[in-house]
Amino acid sequence: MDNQLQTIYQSILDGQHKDICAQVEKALQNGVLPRSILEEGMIPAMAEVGRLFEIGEYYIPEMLIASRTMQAGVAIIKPYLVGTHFEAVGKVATGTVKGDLHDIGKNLVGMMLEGAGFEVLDLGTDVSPDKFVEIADRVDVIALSALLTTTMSNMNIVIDALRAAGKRDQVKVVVGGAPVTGEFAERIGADGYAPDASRAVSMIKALMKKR
Ligand code: B1M
Repeated sequence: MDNQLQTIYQSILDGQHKDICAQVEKALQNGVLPRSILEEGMIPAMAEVGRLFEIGEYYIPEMLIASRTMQAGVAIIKPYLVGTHFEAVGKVATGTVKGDLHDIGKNLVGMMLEGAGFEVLDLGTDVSPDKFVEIADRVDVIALSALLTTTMSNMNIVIDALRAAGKRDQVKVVVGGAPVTGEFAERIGADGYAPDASRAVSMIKALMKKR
């Protein structure tokens, strides 16, 4: 790994949220691509944080401080990922399902969608099925995120709630997040699944073309 990416990776692992902004700015000035900073430095660091948590070396405070550090770094590269678009190509509501507070992946999906010209309505985390039903009239796509095996089943509940409200056919529902798979998406009757933020954009673009 490039030295600058290694430094950013290490800062996230160590929760150095005061240093990361300068490190990311310096890397950008030196020509490191924003996507590389994200995909080769930051995301692998969060995967390692998860591994350390799993083996009992990190606890919740370390996970929290690492995610704050990542979010501080992401704020620096956000303008490069988002860009400027004058006409929205579609509207997407993003949200992490009920019971789930993880939002870094969901936020990245939102940023990349904005970068591709979509208007994004971010409903936040721990979003109730009712909230998704409420927004369904105002968007083309609802993108659900879940990071816990215990909350991914709430995606199913959102789809059922949309059906019960008679709104299932008017909006596309797409799903993603670490425990989610294509097979799971198909089983719950979602319209699409993507394993990462970039592929979420191409999948949603393809769905928009079919509308
Ligand atoms: Co938590 N956590 N956490 N956590 N956490 C995981 C998910 C875990 C895998 C860690 C581990 O044990 N290895 C584990 C889940 C295990 C499981 O369910 N089987 C876990 C646990 C157990 C928990 C708690 C239950 C811990 C506890 O309290 N005992 C608790 C639950 C709280 C709750 O939600 N109710 C908890 C809490 C937290 C923090 C609050 C401390 C913090 C979150 C802070 C925040 O998000 N603001 C946190 C963190 C940071 C993590 C890890 C370390 C990192 C998650 C992350 O941000 N990754 C995580 C370990 C891991 O993922 N390996 C872990 C980086 C991010 C870019 O990736 O979100 O996967 P991700 O997004 C990806 C793709 O999944 C995809 O795009 C992104 C990349 O491009 N994607 C989508 C995501 N959403 C999409 C939607 C789409 C498409 C693609 O729509 C179409």
